[in-house]
Amino acid sequence: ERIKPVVVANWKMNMTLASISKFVDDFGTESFSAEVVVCPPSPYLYILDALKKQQNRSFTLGAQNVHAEKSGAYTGDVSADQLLDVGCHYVIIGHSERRAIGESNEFIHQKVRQSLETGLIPILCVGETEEERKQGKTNSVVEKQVLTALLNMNDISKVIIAYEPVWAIGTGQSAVPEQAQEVHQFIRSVLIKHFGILANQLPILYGGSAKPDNAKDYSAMNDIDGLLVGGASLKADDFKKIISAFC
Ligand code: G2H
Repeated sequence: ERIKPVVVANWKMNMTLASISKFVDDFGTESFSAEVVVCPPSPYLYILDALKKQQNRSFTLGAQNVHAEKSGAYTGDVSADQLLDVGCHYVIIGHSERRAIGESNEFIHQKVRQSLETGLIPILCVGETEEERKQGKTNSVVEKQVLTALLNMNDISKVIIAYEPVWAIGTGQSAVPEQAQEVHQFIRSVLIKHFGILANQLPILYGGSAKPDNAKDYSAMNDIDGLLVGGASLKADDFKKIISAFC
């Protein structure tokens, strides 16, 4: 049975009230056979949820980050409970842009745990740097990222993995679909080995310069169950073309 595809917009630190309202207008009322998730910067979560409900849009809300603790003295951070409170169902965790500013595999593990306990679906990002790929370490790096993040979890049925090779992010230099498929298949085998056959049902998304032009080629790959889209998700028309490639 084919996994329901998931296509995620990661707006990163882009967009304004005006451009978000235009995005929602342009997105239209179409519904899709894929699960569509939009992750705005946190100040816009609440308004995006209101707009999408008011205008009956078929996407679901996600956040770009979450704190590992339940609540407390963490200036500048946002908790899983708060994200849930403003309408989020998903949260991106361990994006390489956050790993690059100091998030460890262990911290990411705590965030995944907190999210699952709260009822948010974590979109766990993993991926090797160019250097690591050149040294032939792609599989070992990705395996460690996946297994540390999911350490001692007995139910991973609500987890989504996103494979984002760091060298392909925002560079225009996307991984060729066969290259991504190879890593996706490896991730799938690691998950099956450690968590059992249910891992066959876990969506594994590709991310890194995905765009309307190349979306179809990714969707043709056996173990690519969707995309995490940065730059090409800022315009509703482009983003919808990418979604359509998986529908
Ligand atoms: C990878 C991706 C979305 P972009 O970071 O997470 O961004 O599509 O701009 O490479």
